[in-house]
Amino acid sequence: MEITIWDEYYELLPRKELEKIQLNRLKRTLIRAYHNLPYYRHKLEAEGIDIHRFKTMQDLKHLPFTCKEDLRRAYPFGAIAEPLRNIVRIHSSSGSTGSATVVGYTAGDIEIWAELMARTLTGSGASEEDIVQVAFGYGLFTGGLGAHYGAERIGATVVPMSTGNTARQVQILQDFNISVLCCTPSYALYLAEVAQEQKVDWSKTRFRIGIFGAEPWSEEMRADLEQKLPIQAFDIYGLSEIIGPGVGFECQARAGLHVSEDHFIPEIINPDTGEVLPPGETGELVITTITKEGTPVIRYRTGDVSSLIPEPCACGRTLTRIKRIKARTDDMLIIRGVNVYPSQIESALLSFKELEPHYQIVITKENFMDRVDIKVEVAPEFFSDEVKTLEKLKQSIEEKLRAELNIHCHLRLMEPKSIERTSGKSNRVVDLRKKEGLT
Ligand code: DLL
Repeated sequence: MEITIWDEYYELLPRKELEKIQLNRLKRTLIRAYHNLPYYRHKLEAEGIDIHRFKTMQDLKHLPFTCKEDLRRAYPFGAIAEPLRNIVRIHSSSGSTGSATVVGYTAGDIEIWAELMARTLTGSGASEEDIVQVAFGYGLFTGGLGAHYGAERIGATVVPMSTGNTARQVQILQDFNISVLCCTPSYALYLAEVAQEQKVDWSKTRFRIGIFGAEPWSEEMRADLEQKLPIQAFDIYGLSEIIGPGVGFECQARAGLHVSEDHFIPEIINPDTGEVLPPGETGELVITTITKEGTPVIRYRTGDVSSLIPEPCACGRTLTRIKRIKARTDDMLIIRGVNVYPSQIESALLSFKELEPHYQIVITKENFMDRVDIKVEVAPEFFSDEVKTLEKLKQSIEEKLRAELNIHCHLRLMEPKSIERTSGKSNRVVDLRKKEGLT
């Protein structure tokens, strides 16, 4: 395993020194938040917390959380802690689950973001020798510009494609000798499919690294992508409210995502009680920014389910790791009383070599009972006109789903390429019970 590190000082800092830096930065952030963010000051005052008495990292757990709703209520600029003349960029998350949150960046924030994305890209082995195709969306979404600035920072050559026009993306990938691709994992799948149709000969390309994130994806999906494309695939994590991509990244060990703790403090909490959980336990990821100037957030509840990995990483970085995010606290489906995460369904489906990772899950009510319908595509080489063959396959998948999830799912095997492709984040779960007000 070849190990490449962008910032050898901070990424390898002994924990004691790191903790000193964190405490100083955190205290400064708290004072700024108290003076410049009325919504957070009100929270502190309501709970009778005097931030001037904040002494050790242990005190963090007594501070109130920031929720998405707080940022939404502050729309448009109420979560910005600087005069607007100091803000050089605005990003916004439309949010798959509600109205927008707005995040402001100072020039200093943009500088730090570029450094964090430089760590991310270097962690995967990318360098100034690489040509990077950025196929995350450019715009209010943070993916495109985040990856762009990081790739420029490491001295790579950037090709700012944004999303869409997939045939052209595949052409550019070959013509421009692209070696690194940044996009959502579902878009990478789509690209792989179009490349296959065009009979791309990968041995004639320099393509070697995929940097994927912005949505949950499984180990099975990673294996599938690495089989279809000539790459090693890396998971990157982030969210606009914190900075965008660059919050967590996989190194070459690919055993969890490093969090740049000199900028962000991660905690894992029990989402029901708010209690902080010890390393290793699974719960909701909470992040405090300690260097952000534009939109600092304290104990932000990400809604993402993860755990802290306490063991040191084989790469030598001292930065802690989080487990890859498989789910959000709010995407757990309760089906006839059974808790099911969409990622469990994906893992079960992708354990069948006959299936493609293109699927859709639809939940409805039938005679007051929950009903799950799953449409999934069959790989072209296994799609047959023989009803008997497909029926047998369908039965064994349904059995597997029942064994793993404890519920019956109605499966429909679909023709290859019949489910709509996306170029950004995919939307694989449609819960019609909510729409109908039936839950
Ligand atoms: O998705 C930022 C980003 C861009 C991350 C490009 C990685 C790459 P938002 O649009 O605000 O920001 O969405 C953030 O997406 O809370 C997670 O639920 C989900 N998410 C992001 N990365 C991952 C990942 C960007 N690697 C929300 N695995 C987060 C699972 C992810 N979920």
